[in-house]
Amino acid sequence: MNYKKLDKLTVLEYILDVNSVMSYFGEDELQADEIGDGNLNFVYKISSLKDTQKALILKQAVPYLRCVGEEFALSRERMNYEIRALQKFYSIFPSFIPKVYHSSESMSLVVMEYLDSHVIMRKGLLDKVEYKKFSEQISTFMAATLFYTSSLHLSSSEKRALIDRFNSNVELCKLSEDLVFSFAFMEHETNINMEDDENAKRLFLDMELKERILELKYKFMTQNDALLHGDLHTGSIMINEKEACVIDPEFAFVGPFGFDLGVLLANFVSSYVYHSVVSRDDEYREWILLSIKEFLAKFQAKFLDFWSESKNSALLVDGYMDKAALEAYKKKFIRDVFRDSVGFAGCEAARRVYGVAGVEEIRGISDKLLRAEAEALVLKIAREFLMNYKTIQNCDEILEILRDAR
Ligand code: ADP
Ligand code: SR1
Ligand code: MG
Ligand code: MG
Ligand code: MG
Repeated sequence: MNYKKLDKLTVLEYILDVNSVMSYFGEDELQADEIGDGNLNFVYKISSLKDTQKALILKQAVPYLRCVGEEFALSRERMNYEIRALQKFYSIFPSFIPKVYHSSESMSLVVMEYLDSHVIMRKGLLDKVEYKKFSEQISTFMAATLFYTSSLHLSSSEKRALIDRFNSNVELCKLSEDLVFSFAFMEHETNINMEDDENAKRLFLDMELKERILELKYKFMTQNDALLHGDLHTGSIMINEKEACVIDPEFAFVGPFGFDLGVLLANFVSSYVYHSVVSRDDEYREWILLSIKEFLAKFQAKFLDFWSESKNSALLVDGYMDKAALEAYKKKFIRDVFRDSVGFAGCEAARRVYGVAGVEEIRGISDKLLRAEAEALVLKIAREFLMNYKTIQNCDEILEILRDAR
């Protein structure tokens, strides 16, 4: 089928020919609404008029960036990687991924389960919801998907095949290279709110900091550790008190272990800052700190558990090392992943301040003075992360940085 951008009427015509979708809805009369709120794509909710419980999501990529418009061309190939990543992650941990009913690379679209009882986590965090199971859930998902797509588990040829399947996602990798590591740290036309801003001037002249960011950008560009989601901020998690689901993996590629962990940590930092400056809710801030500590600590423990259980390793050939040396190696390995994640968190948190893609809990603060206070706090924390990431020892040091920053 030739590509055509759908709208809320043609979406319904399209699905008439898709058996898996039609057998889900039966004979019901259907309605489609565009509900997308992301930066890149169009998302339709297709629902039954007869049974309001019955609904599916159709997400379609367009050959441009939705939030800017047709003048910012971006190939719709990104949907191929989203489909592949949904399938791969589903094969490792189905309960964290919406079920896919249909996908079409030629139409750049996917039809998936509608998560009706979940909310976007960023919004839940703004509303001060305590997701008590989250650290357990996300640490399991991340430890499993990162471990089982790495060379600690895959054979050499399987790993290279995985890289071939994902690392041609060049446009979205380049977008992150530009937006996460470069433009937000210099004078650039895409930046926002930086005119006459003393913090922006200081940031753009901070060569010591920029050297650290460059080190991390280099890792992002060259280190093929495991299959990443690639954009795992709190807007890519849909959640309720019982379940967490990961959506929107169009930035997926085989990259450094610490990147997704860092992105998630940074977005928790933005929520922490919001509740420090705007809601000033100490109890909720403490819950955020506890969640950060738990998800990072549990991730490390679970990743090491998967490693101990795993029989095969392309990296470690049987009989190569004695037990004590192997344990020491693993300990250092996971500590280095943790350190990189703190570095990546510094980049991700800081880029949301002046970069084009802001986050609601900071850029959405309507009071200008409060917003400036929140931005300064994010930058201070990000700088501490970046200047200390190579020597940081444990999660408590992250909490100390956050507590001391106020
Ligand atoms: P983009 O790539 O444009 O960021 P997303 O995949 O993040 O698109 O989807 C945009 C929005 O659509 C999400 O923030 C969420 O509100 C909604 N959405 C996406 N997938 C689902 C789903 N499976 N169930 C319910 N809502 C969804
Ligand atoms: C210009 S928008 C690009 C950003 O949105 C995505 O969700 C990624 O975070 C990306 O950096
Ligand atoms: Mg999104
Ligand atoms: Mg489910
Ligand atoms: Mg997206």
